[in-house]
Amino acid sequence: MRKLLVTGGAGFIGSNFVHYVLENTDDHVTVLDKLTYAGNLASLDGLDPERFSFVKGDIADAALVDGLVENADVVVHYAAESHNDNSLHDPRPFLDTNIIGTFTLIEAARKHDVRFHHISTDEVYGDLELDDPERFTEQTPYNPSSPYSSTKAGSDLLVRAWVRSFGLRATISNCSNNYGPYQHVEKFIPRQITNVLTGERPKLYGAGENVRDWIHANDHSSAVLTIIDKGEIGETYLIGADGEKNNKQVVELILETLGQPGDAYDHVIDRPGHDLRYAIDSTKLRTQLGWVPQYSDFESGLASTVAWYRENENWWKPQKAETEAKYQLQGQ
Ligand code: NAD
Ligand code: TDX
Repeated sequence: MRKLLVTGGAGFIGSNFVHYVLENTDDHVTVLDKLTYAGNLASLDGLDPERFSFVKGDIADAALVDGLVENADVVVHYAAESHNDNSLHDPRPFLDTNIIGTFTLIEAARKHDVRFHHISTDEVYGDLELDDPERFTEQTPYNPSSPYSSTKAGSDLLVRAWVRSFGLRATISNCSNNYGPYQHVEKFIPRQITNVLTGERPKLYGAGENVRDWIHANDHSSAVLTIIDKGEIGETYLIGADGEKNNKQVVELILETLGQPGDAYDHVIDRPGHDLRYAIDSTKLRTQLGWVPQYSDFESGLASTVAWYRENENWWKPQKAETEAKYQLQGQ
């Protein structure tokens, strides 16, 4: 039985990964999570105590991290400050967690020679024009736009340097926008679903023409496990499932799924520096490691996500009013 240390496992993608690992492998999982506003222990309810344990703590706490990493076979590093809008109003926690936290983890992984997988984002590559025939590949130059994406880019570069200079046994993955259960209501898709469910109108930034390349969180999890099992040390793999949609199309689909008129949304103030389009070419992961996404139909994946939020009001309701109050202050 392999022992995984999953940082940020009480967050959106981390908790989906923990469920996926417990359902599809016989690995043991220890989650290290600070339980910031974005962490929610309820996302890990009901897991087998023989195969799962939880430690509350900060990835920048070197003494705590050292002991946990020493006892792991693989570190899977999801923990981050993850929301672009927050990074525009208060960048400091993004530096502390995404840069110093990652540094703390890779120092421990190098000391104890533990296999490390670093989770990152396609946002490190900046953005593409709407009509650009190219998509991001592993060769695309880094060009991040926001405090969030620049700290994620910085953390990727630290990992690469630790591989080259210290022989850290690490891989990196950069994934596109995830959707699915357990995503905080500050993010685009859950915000709009729960707006409709609470009688609010969805809020589109600017004209709503920005394109995101959506992937279901389970497909992200299967890709990460594939890279941990078969990836080559020192390599970066892009993860994407050919799910490009503009924001207006997504809002219209959510409204349609919930039986509302397709134009029952508001345009609000745009995000400063708003990246126009992300698009991933995941050929390397598919051809070299044989990964195939299972959720190829965004409409049905979105419908099951809408159903999850409908059925799990207890999970999201406690954060909704505070999240919307913050957006309202910003005119969004
Ligand atoms: P999230 O905000 O939902 O979860 C982050 C988790 O990290 C929370 O549980 C939080 O409590 C924890 N955390 C934050 N700071 C911590 C610290 N200092 N120490 C320990 N735990 C801490 O984020 P998410 O959307 O699940 O993203 C997870 C990872 O995936 C991030 O690294 C993010 O950059 C990356 N990613 C996200 C997306 C996406 O679409 N959301 C896409 C690609 C990559
Ligand atoms: O209310 C909204 N209205 C709106 O139009 C919100 C919250 C967002 N948007 C737009 C902004 C983006 O174009 O929707 C798109 C998606 O927004 P977010 O959910 O904030 O995601 P994004 O900024 O694209 O970043 C996400 O994907 C990459 C994650 O939050 C990052 O952690 C990940 O790295």
